[in-house]
Amino acid sequence: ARVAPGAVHAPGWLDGDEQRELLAACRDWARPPAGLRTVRTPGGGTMTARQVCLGWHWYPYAYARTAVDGDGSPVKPFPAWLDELGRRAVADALGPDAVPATPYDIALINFYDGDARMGMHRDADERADAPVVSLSLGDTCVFRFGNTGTRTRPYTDVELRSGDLFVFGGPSRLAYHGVPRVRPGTAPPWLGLAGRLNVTLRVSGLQR
Ligand code: MD5
Ligand code: FE
Repeated sequence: ARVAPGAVHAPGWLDGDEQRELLAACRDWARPPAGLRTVRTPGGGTMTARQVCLGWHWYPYAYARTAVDGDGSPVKPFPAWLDELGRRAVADALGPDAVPATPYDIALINFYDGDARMGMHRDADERADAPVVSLSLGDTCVFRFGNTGTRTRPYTDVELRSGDLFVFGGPSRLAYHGVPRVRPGTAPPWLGLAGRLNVTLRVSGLQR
């Protein structure tokens, strides 16, 4: 379903086996070195969703090659199969013409427990305009899609469930968005995940 120009929600895009495989990979990536960490913002705040990065390490508000705000280890590699997954997602959601010419090279994986949230923000630390691919696993959340020019209302609230794909391209690439709540205990029982996990795939536009 088209939520805004360039913003497409595809419920249940990942089947059960694909969800289990992606979850197993995320559990592996969460392990040290350069594993799951709590992100601290320059203002002294703490993000409630914990994060692990592949390809490039995001910290507020730039990218590095090492976990500069974690254990300092080199960032984990971004596997080729995630680029292939990202390109297939964009082609399905926006059509073949929207698939970026350069490979996906960043994954940011956010782990939300029942109390975790993400405030309204824009993702503007990448140097490329390629669509962002978002994949959700586990508990359902309320995803809040806002506007490009202002952090405030009007919003469109969308429930994101396990297996859902959301692609943010074109004019929606720089829109404000957030996760105002997670619905504990709503994950599919066969997945074996308490909480929510979100994988975003991005093109950095950065030179290694
Ligand atoms: C999440 N993650 O559910 C979301 C999904 C983040 C983040 O927000 O920064 O890690 S990605 C949502 C997204 C990305 C780029 C553009 C827009 C939304 N958008 O225009 O709404 O953990
Ligand atoms: Fe974001």
